[in-house]
Amino acid sequence: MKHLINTKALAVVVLSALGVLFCYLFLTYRLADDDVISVSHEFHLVAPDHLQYQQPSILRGRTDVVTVTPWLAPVVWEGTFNPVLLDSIYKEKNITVSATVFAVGKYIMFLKDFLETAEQHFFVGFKVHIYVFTDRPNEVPQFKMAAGRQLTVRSVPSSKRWQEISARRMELIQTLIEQLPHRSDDYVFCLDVDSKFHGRWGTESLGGLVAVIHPGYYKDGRRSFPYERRPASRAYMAPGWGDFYYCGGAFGGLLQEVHQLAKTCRSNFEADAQERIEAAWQEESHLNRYMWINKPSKVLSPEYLWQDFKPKNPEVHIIRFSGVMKNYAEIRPNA
Ligand code: UD2
Repeated sequence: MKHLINTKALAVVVLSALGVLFCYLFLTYRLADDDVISVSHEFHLVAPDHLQYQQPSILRGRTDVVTVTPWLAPVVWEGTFNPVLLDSIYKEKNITVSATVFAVGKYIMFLKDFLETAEQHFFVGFKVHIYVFTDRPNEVPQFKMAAGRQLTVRSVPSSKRWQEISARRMELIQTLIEQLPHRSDDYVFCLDVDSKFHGRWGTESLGGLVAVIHPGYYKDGRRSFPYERRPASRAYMAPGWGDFYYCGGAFGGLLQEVHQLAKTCRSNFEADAQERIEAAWQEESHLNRYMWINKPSKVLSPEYLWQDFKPKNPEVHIIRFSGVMKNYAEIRPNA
């Protein structure tokens, strides 16, 4: 009996040693080949051989703004990235970038400019799929898109309350992502239609979970952010909480990350509604609560969502995307 146990123990030791040896040989074989066994595509950045670009400095860079969050996510400002390098890296990955945009009721009037300027500035040279959600599919402007870019129109019901239109976007984004083919390195951005692109919005904005700093509050203290302040709401933020105030008008990331965000915000919004609570800024409040707990892995500066009525501040070197001026009383079903 004792002899049997010793033989068994010996077999376990020998098999374990063989296992370790096999792993070691396999790893060294693959790594010697300049390869990596298995990494998430999002973090595996392969630059093409012999690419020429300006030498990056480790001593000089933007000093007038913060370019990294306390949880070490990059904050993207003009001057912090090399577009040639980034585009070359992401070309290798053959990514598709989707965008969702809602044009319900009179907001259809903003769609033409949105789409035309997206064609000029949003992920130019990449595969782009724009999903337009509207109750007026016949009024979607027709125009020729560049090769690799396409547009899909989805019909949605109209509503008598703008708050509902804005908030229901999370549900529709969740459902859309569930219907898309799930490739691990595809991205989606969810954007407000009453906006135009004015400058490059490209690969520098890609990340797992991407939030945009709201242009209206980036100089303010967290106590004055317009978070939902009623503890009864699932979007509640206490006075000492909050990193930044993020926009509801632009956010994105990898499909699976945005799906999780949309699903959570939708279910919290609906649970609130059951108790007759509507957060101060609808889905924007729920998004801010979500990002407080689930920190974005990339933060886009207010260059990525400015407002036309605001003069450009000195730290904003380029406006890439900006909300147009609008007359709420004229365009909302309930102003
Ligand atoms: C802010 C946010 C917006 C949303 C809202 C709170 C920014 C720049 N904007 O904008 O994203 O979080 O607060 O709910 O951060 N829409 C229609 N038809 C309508 C009403 C709205 O299609 O009748 C869609 C449209 O895509 C629009 C979006 O919902 O861009 C947001 O509505 P908004 O622009 O009227 O909201 P606003 O300006 O208060």
